[in-house]
Amino acid sequence: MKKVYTCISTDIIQTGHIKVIEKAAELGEVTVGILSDSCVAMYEKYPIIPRSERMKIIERIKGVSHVVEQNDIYYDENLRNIKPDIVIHGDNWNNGYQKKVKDRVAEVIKEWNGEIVEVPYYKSSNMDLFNISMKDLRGLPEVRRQRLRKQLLSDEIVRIMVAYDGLSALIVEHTSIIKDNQKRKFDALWLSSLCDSASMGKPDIELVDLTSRIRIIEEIMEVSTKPIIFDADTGGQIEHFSYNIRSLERVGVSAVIIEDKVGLKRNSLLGNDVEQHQDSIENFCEKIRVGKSSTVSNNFMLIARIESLILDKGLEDALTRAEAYVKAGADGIMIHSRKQSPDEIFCFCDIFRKKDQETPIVVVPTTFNSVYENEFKLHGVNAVIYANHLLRAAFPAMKNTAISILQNERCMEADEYCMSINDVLALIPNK
Ligand code: SPV
Ligand code: MG
Repeated sequence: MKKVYTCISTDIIQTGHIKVIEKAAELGEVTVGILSDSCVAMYEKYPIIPRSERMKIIERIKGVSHVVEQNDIYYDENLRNIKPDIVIHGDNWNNGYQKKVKDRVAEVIKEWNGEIVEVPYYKSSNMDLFNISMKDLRGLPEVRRQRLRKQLLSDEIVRIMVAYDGLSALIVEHTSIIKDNQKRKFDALWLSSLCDSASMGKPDIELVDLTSRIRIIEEIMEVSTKPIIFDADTGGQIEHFSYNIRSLERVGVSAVIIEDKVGLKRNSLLGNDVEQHQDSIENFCEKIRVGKSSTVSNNFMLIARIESLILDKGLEDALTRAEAYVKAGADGIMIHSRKQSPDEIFCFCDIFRKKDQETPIVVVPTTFNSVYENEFKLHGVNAVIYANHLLRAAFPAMKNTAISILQNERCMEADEYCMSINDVLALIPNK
């Protein structure tokens, strides 16, 4: 009997998959490779059903003899282990990133004269409706939270981009590229206090109140499915924080980051050029404990942000605080710096990681912007936040447009700074 291999790369099993399996079973003994959760998240959509359960479901489909794990979108490893006579797939893999997958399969199975069989892609009229409901499901607060927690505890860098309104959130939600045969996209959204304030023309001093910021969260929740990390500044007074963190959990935030400063908060990138003060370790630990005991979801994360390097208090102080904050219950540590060189951040991470291999580390490389994500990973960093780039990018284009219209006394010349109306309309989904 011939050996037939196929791979299922989504958690949503539909008629098209059954048709491929039926055809495969006519041709021989069927092995199905089940793609890992992280691969599905990267290439398709975040899987609601984890691989362990997907394996059990697919194992029970008539015609399937074996299920095996597949850990990469390229089939090489499993193909060389199994040496199937036939690899079967829907003919939709002749397009997009899947074309490269097909070409690699063809190359590998040539080694033992294997062949490819394609089944016409099955498109059901219900699929669009179905995809809309899946989007709603992925956008549920608890699904976002679970996703972030899982990603922060994985080996992969979590790539986080700022969003300060519905439109910027749509850009983060839908922008992806293929580079080195790998799909790249953003994993989560950063609700920056700087950008929420700046987009309202206000300074970053905890002036924009929580009610206004919750309105932004709701706008973003509506058009996105990715986890939301909320910059809660100092968290305010402890007595207020316990209420505020509950409100943030209720509106769908996945994680909150609070910084260990007191009094009038100023933006960290101003450092000691302005007057700002760090909280005591005891007080901030108490805030962490109160925050943790106020939330309900086990997946909701409270991340403690250390400002010692920003305020020139030194590495020792930063490390002492990190240890204390983790003991107080922080689910992660954000270490910040305003230096151009990443050395102090790397030093902090290296020493912290010697004692603590678990707690996620978050960095915001606005000033130490020469560092590649992979370098951060080598120092034990889990998440990188691009904290303000979309706002900073939009501003010059808006300013040039305004100047151009004043200069030309008409708007034709300004078109070069503008997205076409059609592109704007295409960006905004009907549902
Ligand atoms: C923000 O984006 O609001 C931040 C990061 O807190 S930073 O501006 O670098 O302080
Ligand atoms: Mg901030």
